[in-house]
Amino acid sequence: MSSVRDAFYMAQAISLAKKGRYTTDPNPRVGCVLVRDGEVIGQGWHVKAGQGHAEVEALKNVPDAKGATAYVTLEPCSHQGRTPPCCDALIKAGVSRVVAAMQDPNPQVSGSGLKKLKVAGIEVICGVLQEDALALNRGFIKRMTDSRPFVRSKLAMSLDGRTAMASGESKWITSNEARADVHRLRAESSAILTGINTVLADDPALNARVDGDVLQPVRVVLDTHLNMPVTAQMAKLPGRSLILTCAQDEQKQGALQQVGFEVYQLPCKNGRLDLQAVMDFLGQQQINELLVEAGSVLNGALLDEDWVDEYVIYMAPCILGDQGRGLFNLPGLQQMADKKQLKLRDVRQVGQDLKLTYTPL
Ligand code: AOF
Ligand code: ZN
Repeated sequence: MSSVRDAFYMAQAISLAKKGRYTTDPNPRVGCVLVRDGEVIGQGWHVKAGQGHAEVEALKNVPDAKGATAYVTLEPCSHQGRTPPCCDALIKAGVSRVVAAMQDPNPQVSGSGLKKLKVAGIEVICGVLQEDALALNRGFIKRMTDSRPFVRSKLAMSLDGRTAMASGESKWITSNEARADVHRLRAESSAILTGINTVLADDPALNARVDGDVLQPVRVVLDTHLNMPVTAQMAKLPGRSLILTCAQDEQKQGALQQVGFEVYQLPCKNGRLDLQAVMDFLGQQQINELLVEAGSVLNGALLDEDWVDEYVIYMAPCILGDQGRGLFNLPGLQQMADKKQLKLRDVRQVGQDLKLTYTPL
């Protein structure tokens, strides 16, 4: 039976898992706490793919874990991946109870870890603080269940809903604080998606400028006709820069590869990159969380085809006027009955701006 005490220790395990927020990709963020007789005897979290899983980290330096309860934010794995199965380590250590927050959506595990522990005579409980555990790894879960990333679009706008002046000038609408918050969003993301027009207009770096150890997100540019200039600064930055294109131009492709881009040819639909093919491709590339930072054309297409799982919108206390640019290009939308409806999930103040989080209905 689960109890208030189980929730208390699971909350600690979730806090530990969050320490891996910027580094575990493509693996999930996982935390583990070992408790015996009301005392925490070990704790650990997964830091990096290829390194110890949370359970193994928690068991490290614990000479005797016999009879302990292990609180883990994800079902302990039962398979040999880059590292050996955590179930075996827990069984060998002699823990008598395992409390998991959720089942591992990885088809290589999905329940078989919990089963293995039970067969070994360990008491197993699953589902404690499940909602919090799900929120930790929405990208990993999405990729495991749907073979595509969790898609979050970040937008910055004025009080009157404009994202740039008519000229395209957009630096800066939001406050320093909001822009620092965006860098944390970038650091949490596996990849950042933008369109070629944004690159041509802004030559963005699309990297995460935050302190500490972070895995830089993969930069992905949708460039239907292969218009990327070889001088684009992102190619020179650490980490991967990908161009997805419909064009077949070996010479241009070679020149872009020479300066550091990876170029992939994907199917076209109605004269544009097929977004289904893009999402499938990003899933294959093990992208868990995709952050869209794009203009109104790509955002319109993504909204129109229902690809976005979450919108993060920063609203600044300024007015750009009705000549300014809107957020979504949706030419097919003519009647109120067709309006796109979202659900408000969170509101908070960041500097002088409002950070609004929405999900599709
Ligand atoms: C756990 N504890 O801390 C993590 C788990 O290739 P590997 O060995 O790194 O295994 C990756 C898979 O293991 C990953 O896809 C997920 O199913 C599980 N992650 N499991 O028991 C952990 N990070
Ligand atoms: Zn494991």
